[in-house]
Amino acid sequence: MVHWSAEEKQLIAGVWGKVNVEECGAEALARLLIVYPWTQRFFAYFGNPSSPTAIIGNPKVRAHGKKVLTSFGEAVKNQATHAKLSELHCEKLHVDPENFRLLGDILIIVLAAHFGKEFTPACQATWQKLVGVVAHALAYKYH
Ligand code: HEG
Repeated sequence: MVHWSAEEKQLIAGVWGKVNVEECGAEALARLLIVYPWTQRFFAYFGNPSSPTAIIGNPKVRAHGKKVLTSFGEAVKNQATHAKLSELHCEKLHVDPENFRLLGDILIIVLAAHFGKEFTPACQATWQKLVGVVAHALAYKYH
């Protein structure tokens, strides 16, 4: 089990309490699909990903982005959630775990852009830990 100090929990909660999960989730997933286009192959059901504008405006991308970001929020509260998700991503979806790290990095960029100066270095470091923990938990079934 990963340990979260009171300060770390506070730094995460401070951002989490104000984050627009729908906006940031959609933006992070859209950026992943645009910047790392091989990730599009997992989402054939999203339909035509012809252009960045089409990806950003796609309601299915938005809905899934929200679902994924919501799941990040569970990571601190309930670390068991991700064991089940690891099974899904590994055994059913066969997503290369490197992609979890890429999405985590993109999420940090999106949060930093939304929060500006409020996203302090200490805050960033804690979120970096969080996305690392999530990526690690999702990759669990691969070892
Ligand atoms: Mg995954 C489904 C979370 C990265 C591809 N992902 C899901 C679901 C959640 C989730 C909560 C829904 C599970 C369910 O319906 O029971 N995903 C999640 C997290 C991360 C992540 C927290 C963090 C790194 N996912 C990820 C990446 C890819 C991917 C990087 C592909 C490049 N996820 C994926 C696909 C599905 C999910 C294809 C199934 C979508 C569907 O069937 O609607």
